[in-house]
Amino acid sequence: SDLQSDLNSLLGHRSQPGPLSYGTAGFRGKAETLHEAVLRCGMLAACRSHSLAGRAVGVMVTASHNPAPDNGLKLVEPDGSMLHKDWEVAATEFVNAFDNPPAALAKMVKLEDVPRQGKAVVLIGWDTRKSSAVLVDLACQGVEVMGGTVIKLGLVTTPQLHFSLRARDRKEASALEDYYTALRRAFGKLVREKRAVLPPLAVDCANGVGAVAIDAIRSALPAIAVVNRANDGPLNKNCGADFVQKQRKMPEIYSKAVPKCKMWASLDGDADRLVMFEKRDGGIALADGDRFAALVTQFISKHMKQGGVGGLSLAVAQTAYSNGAATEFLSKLQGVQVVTAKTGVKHLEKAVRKFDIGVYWEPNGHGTVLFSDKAVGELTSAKAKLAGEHDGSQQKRSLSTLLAVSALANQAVGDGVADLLLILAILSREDMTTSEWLRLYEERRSSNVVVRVTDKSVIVTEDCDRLVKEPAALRDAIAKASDEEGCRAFVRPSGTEDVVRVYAEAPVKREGKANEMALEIARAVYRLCG
Ligand code: NG1
Ligand code: ZN
Repeated sequence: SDLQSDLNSLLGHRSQPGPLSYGTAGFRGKAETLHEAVLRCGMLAACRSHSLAGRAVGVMVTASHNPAPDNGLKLVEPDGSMLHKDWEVAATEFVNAFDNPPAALAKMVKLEDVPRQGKAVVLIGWDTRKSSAVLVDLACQGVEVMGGTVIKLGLVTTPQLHFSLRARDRKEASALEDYYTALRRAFGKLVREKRAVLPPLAVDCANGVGAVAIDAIRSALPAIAVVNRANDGPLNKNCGADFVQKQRKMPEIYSKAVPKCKMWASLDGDADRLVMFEKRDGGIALADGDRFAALVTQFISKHMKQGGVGGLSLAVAQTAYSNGAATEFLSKLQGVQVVTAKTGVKHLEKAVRKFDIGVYWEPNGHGTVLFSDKAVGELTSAKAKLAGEHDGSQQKRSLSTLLAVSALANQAVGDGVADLLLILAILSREDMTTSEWLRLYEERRSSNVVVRVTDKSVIVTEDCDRLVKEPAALRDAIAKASDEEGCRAFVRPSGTEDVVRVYAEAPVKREGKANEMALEIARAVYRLCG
């Protein structure tokens, strides 16, 4: 058939050094190794859309916080959530089928059903990487050979792509201008008269696309300086959320830039992560995702009570990387259920979707607050019942506040730009300084180490990554190294890099213990799996 011959001429002509895995957040690697995979993902995106009767599927070309020469691709469901598990498996199989790719494709989709129906729609976005142009072209070729229509969103943050898909799927406005309008409006509602309280802020955009988004909303913000704009320097290098959070260091530009800004925020390369910080003697005081979750959950739980909607369920999801002190803080909040999920936003999202209102954050700064349709419905009708009351009534104000949070927080995925506005608004409403926020709990000492091994996949974890299942000897070594009151440690293979990650945590008073544990365990990883 026509399709069959198009497939034969298109597939299998670009080299791919080895098998790729979908990992924590899509396929990633050195950009030039991804050509074939990206082409195939374009095909798959069209098939996925076709299987959903033409609802638009998303393709985001980005490698997030990874270095500039890397790139990656992830597929997004029409409702803005992460790709369905079955399709993740199928995508992995197709992308790694070297022998007879058309046959591999035919195995998962009935080719005679798909061709040229013109029904599939794929939205494509990309970040500032130089390699994006070539990859986007290939993805488009993939979509088109399957008869799909491409809509190019262009240079966008990852959360903007998720937002646009969800809005389109719900037949709400979906243009980027609508995204900005929604953010500005919700922020205005949330801060109300209090905007003057906010101190000057510097936003480090990791030399990436986040600067474009920050510029578009900055009229809503108090004085801010925007640094490390797109292509000011190499993407994510010595700057950005991942650098600041993992290294606990100020971005390099700090010393050169705007000394009057005490408060800083760092986005990552595709602006779905955010951390904030202040300089301290000898280092930084970091507000990471755990601190965001603490502040936001406390704020929401207070307003649920005051708004008389305590009947709605509220949960917060964390990963094994979350600091034990944050978990303890959250567990003491009234009416809040704390749950743990496997590393990766897709798992966190799934864990909180079961609740009416769900907060999730990874310590690295990726998170949001999700409101179910039921929650928004109840908040709206509770507010309508108070229509006769004065706008200043506490209950009514709390209901408006919660609705503003639901409009500000990205309802599809963690969004660094929306999160910045959310945090600033809450600090301002609570009359809280960053220093006070950082004192909500005292973080336990922690240490992150990475180890390179020949085959990281020999390590299998369980219990949301908190335990190593195999190899048993490694599991025992970890247990032995962390066998002390208040200490814990775990090991897992990274899903985005070719490394094994070691995490260790110890009480504040046990100075040096976390590092010791991490090193001892890293040696064990090397010895047992190297
Ligand atoms: P890996 O490389 O699988 O640890 C990292 C982050 C995840 C998640 C993904 C996606 C850490 C320790 N891990 O995954 O939480 O954000 O990247 O970008 O921060
Ligand atoms: Zn990112």
